Amino acid sequence: MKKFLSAAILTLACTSANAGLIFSDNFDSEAGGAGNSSLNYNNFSQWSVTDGTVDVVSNGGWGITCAGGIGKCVDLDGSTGDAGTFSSNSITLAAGEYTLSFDISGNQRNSVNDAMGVSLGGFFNEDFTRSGSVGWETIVRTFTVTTETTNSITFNHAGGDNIGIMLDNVSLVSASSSATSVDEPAPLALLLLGAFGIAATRRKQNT
Ligand SMILES: [Ca+2]
Ligand SMILES: [Ca+2]
Ligand SMILES: [Ca+2]
Repeated sequence: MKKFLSAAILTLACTSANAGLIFSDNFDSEAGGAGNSSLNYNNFSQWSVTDGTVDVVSNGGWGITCAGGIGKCVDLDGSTGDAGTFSSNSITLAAGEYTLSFDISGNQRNSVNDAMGVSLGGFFNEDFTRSGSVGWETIVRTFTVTTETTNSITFNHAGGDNIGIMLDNVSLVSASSSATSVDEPAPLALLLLGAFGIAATRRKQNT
């Protein structure tokens, strides 16, 4: 029984070592707290605007609704006639599978199409086009990193009419921690530990 218990603990330890929320940001704490929007903002805690500009918009500002109808979100085309290249701080990723997710909506202000590229080094690269009236959706993509890399998640918006695709809730998760079969041993191990704990307590009480 001891051997079984050790195996359960080992499984538990391995699973939590792989646990993998690597990066996440909802932008809600940017631009000086609740209610504040900021044009051409570049004081993000986890991002840099490396070209052009972006705006931080507080939910309701300029008639824009952020994801979930709360907090803040980012207009990837700022207010200088030069849309932003918006890059996360560098992230080091070991070889493996990762899931990138982010919420985007159309610009919510005009019916013109907006376009952007989203990339992470050479491992993830996809173009998105949205007309202004398209509502919030969550984009989820899994990609494979073949060799260890230090890179940024980059949103590169095209054009520059100051009205761009809206971004919110970016997260990067290592696939081992996403809700896949990899995680299944953890609850099982917990269950086993619980059962053994009760059994041990009972034995103690009986002596
Ligand atoms: Ca937000
Ligand atoms: Ca703008
Ligand atoms: Ca535009």
